[in-house]
Amino acid sequence: LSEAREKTLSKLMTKILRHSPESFGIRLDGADGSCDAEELLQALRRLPDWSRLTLADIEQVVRNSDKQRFELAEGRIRARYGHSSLQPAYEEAEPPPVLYHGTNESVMGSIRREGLRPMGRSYVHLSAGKHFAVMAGRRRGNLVMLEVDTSEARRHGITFYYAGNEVWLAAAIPPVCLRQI
Ligand code: HQG
Repeated sequence: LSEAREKTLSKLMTKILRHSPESFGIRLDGADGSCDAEELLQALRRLPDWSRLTLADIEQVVRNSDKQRFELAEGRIRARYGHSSLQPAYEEAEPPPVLYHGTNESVMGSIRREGLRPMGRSYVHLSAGKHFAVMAGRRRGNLVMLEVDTSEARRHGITFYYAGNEVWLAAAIPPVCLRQI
């Protein structure tokens, strides 16, 4: 796969595995959000342009994903995070004292009032390191970096889930747990 094809395939895979599996004839496992890699392959091969796709191509995308967007194990594949249409059951875990969220200036008024909300996704996305948060925040304008006090959040009844590769998820983060850095 060329770099360009790899990128297009990665976008298709996130679309299917995070957002609209049913429109591609796929049903994801209700517990972990996975499907058979073979089933994903067949669904992709039904699309114009992708009829000659192989499992090795999918494996290439999984391996090269800069943010490690996918998990492929024992023939099952899933999106690690980012879902909108499904809430895979992540394991509850104890987060580090501080997590980061990168966002942009234009929504800070709303975030100060309401805290972090999942918006179009199933969870709020946070990260253990700043690098991932910078990548997320930069996508939509002037980066603002927020620090989340996870002990304070837990006192407010917030549960944290670990999605792997430094990504943490929560249903919401109240404003008092946030600090702009
Ligand atoms: C903001 C990408 C107004 C929030 C990224 C964000 C990440 C609020 C936007 C992953 C708000 C939602 C997730 C509130 C939060 N009022 N705006 N109360 N609370 N927001 O894309 O975290 O390349 O759904 O700050 O890199 O940006 O797709 O979430 O700006 O890892 O793999 O609402 O997706 O990775 O945007 O990004 P998103 P996100 P991929």
